[in-house]
Amino acid sequence: MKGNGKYPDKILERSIDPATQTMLLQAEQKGIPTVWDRFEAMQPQCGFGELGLCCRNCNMGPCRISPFVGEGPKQGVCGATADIIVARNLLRMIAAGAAAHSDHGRDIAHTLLLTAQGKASGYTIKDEVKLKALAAEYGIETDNERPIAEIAEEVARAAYTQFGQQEGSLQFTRRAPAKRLALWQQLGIEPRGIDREIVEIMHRTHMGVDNDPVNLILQGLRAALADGWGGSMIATELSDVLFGTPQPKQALANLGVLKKDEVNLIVHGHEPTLSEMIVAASQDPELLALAAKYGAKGITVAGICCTGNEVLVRHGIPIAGNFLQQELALITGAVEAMVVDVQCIFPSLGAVAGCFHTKLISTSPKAKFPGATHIEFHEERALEIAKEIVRTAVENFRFRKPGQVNIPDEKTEGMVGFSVEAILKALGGSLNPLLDAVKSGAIKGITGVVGCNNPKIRHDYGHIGLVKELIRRDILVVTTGCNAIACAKAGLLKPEAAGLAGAGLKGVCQALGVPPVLHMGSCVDISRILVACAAIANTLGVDISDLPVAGAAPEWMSEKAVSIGAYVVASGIYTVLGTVPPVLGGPEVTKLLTQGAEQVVGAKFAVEADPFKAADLIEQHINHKRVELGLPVAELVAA
Ligand code: NFS
Ligand code: SF4
Repeated sequence: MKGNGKYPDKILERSIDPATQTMLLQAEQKGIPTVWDRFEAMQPQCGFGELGLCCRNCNMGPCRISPFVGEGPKQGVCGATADIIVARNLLRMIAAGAAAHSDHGRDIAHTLLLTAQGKASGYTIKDEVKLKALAAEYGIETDNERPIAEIAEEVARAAYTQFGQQEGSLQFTRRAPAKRLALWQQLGIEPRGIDREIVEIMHRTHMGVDNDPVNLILQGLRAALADGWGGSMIATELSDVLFGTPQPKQALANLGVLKKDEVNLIVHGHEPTLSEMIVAASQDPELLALAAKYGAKGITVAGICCTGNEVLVRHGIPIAGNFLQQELALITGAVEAMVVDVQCIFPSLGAVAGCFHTKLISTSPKAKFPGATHIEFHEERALEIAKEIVRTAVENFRFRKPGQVNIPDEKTEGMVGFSVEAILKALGGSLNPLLDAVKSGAIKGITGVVGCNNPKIRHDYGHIGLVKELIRRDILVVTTGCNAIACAKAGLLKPEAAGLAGAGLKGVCQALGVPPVLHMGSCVDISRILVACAAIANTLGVDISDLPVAGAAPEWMSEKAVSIGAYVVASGIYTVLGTVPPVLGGPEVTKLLTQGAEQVVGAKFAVEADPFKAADLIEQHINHKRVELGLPVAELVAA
């Protein structure tokens, strides 16, 4: 293999990120298999699965539908057609994704409740203004005489109620423009209780219940809306109340944030309840003294995936990498402990940690892992447990083998923490400067580029390729999740990155001192993007589907991403996916998602793996919306 002199082609094909390339070479030299090797070993992947054509929903099966014309079975044993099977499978992905986000939201509500009752250790209410605003939305008395704890308890209970609510619609859906709400009502997809919508998916997809692909997909949209405007939004809002609403700050990204001479502790997973406390515990003087005793110069906490994003946007805690880098972080040999909670955590981590002195520590009663030490986390004793975890990491520093340590150099600075509140502040308190820039065409539109990594796509290539193309075309990018981490690593979150933008966007960014790519947080924080779109649409007196905006998930992999895609489209936002969802085996379902949905919810999906072609699709869509709004349209910027 030729390669570039430094790395063989095989490694260059796997990732565009230099730190990842360095670590992939290390992995190979040390003989440690990674996600990419397992992906290769899995080839060819099952064609029925890829097309969504297999069903195991009852024990007359498993059934699989032949995709070949005139050959093989066209119906399952029960008579289910390809479209029915594809729709049911897609719905179950949405249910799992919506459940994951929403259960995260429920856990945050639980923490808020315990904090309000004085039963949680170490947590406080950090954003009282937001708490009161939420209380007002829920119709809770916010009289100045009322103790904050009392308001917080009622808000937590009101949020709790949203999960099991049997009647009426979710409170935060009221944030959507009136036209959007009316449309959801007319279609019968206005979400009721969050749990209810998820349960209804499981019911409808049980053998012999809902066998109409369109009716099924509509329920999928409803459950997804319960995630975006329900569970995820609750997670975001209540996290802001407890941990503070993010404000712009500088921070570092990539594996180079790990320190050779310090105790390195990685937080990986999703819920800030844990990572916030680990950050607090890592500053404990006693533990710092203990670290010094073992010869460490300090304690570095760094994040992976969205729990990393949570502490990144709130405290500027460095982020070590995105989804596909989780094993590589351990292969640096410099990690004393990786602490995980829930979601996106490879079951392979224990084996990788086992090649080094590294301890993998699981903390959630919901998520245990092979090879992990379980130190269960409870909010009631949060700080104490967090200290125990940090102490475990510190104690482990002695066992680090310097000969095994190899930390790549790369770490990139960037500006993070653009909550809607922070964006408004940067704009001087009103949306108008942004809207004026959109109206004049200086900014053509806005695109949310979000989502995971997936070894089906060269790591970070889909993300960075698309984001760079969009800003070059004067399209402002807002980002969350693993895309945001990719952008941070690639330097796109520096205000200087405005130099890569088209002249219009560049001028706006330079005037405001912000980067052309705004890091808005974790994946549940895509709810912030919904809030921003609703606010823009309400200001202009139009529906979200009228706006020159789009969504994209260039390297998505998780079921959460399926739920996100569904609620984004159901909210009226055109969405381009970089990896193909398992629906192509159902022609009717595919047509509905990529064409018919436009007439139903005013938005649809497209699938395009090539980031340049995806940028073309998005620019065309944005121009089309501009024409409809009577805004000036510049000539297409060719790829
Ligand atoms: Ni989102 Fe964030 Fe990353 Fe994908 Fe996983 S960490 S919650 S699911 S992989 S973007
Ligand atoms: Fe087969 Fe129908 Fe049972 Fe699915 S529900 S496994 S298609 S018989």
